[in-house]
Amino acid sequence: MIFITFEGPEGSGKTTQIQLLERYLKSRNIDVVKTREPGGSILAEKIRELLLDPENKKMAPSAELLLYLASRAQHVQDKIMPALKNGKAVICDRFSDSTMAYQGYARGISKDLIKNLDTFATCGLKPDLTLYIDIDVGLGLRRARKRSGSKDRLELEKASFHNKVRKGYLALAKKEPRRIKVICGERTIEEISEQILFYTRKILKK
Ligand code: Z5A
Repeated sequence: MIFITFEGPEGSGKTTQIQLLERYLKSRNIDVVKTREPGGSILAEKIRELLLDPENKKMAPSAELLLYLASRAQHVQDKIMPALKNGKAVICDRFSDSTMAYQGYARGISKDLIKNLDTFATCGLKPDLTLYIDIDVGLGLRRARKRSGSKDRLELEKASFHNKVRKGYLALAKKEPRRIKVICGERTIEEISEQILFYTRKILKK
């Protein structure tokens, strides 16, 4: 029915906003499937463990990319496609734009290569709406750390890496302004939610 993704740097508030959007859609009697990447299905969650484990700090960038895409391919096949075919709304915490921002803009892997491999992994599936929550990298990391004491493998990257991720997202939003909406994540939870609902209502009317 409708495929909505959330994107943003670490600690930008995606999880918080996804819960509010889910509640709103359910209040409109829309069947919702809430999911996340990496992960979202049994096999994909196993790949998530490998990807986020701080023990795997020597993971090659190419292996990292292929694992994110393997997780996505399985997730799309097992959960996202079936839900959309059954007329449900799917809300996903991170999707293809994360790969472009983290592995492309920040890690420096060819964006054309990522685009081609990602199209293969998703069978060409693209979100109808992407809500990118933009936040100062330091503020996001402080929020994430306050919430959970330990750091995962990606959180251990330097601030310069996370700043490249943020710049990457803003560049992607500039390229696809109709799909990717930039939302300032430095306001209150209620203000951010209001803007997300505004864009969601617009897409539901189409
Ligand atoms: N990754 C990748 O490299 N390539 C890919 O293709 C994919 C992913 C798909 C997955 O991390 C990592 O994988 C991620 C990118 C990479 N790594 N990094 N860095 P994850 O799934 O474990 O975590 P995350 O996606 O980065 O999100 P998060 O840390 O869980 O944060 P969040 O969901 O965006 O934020 P939150 O939990 O809603 O909020 C954080 C805290 O702030 C919490 O205590 C809230 O109560 C608080 N909060 C939320 N909103 C506000 C406002 N507005 N004001 C004040 N406080 C707030």
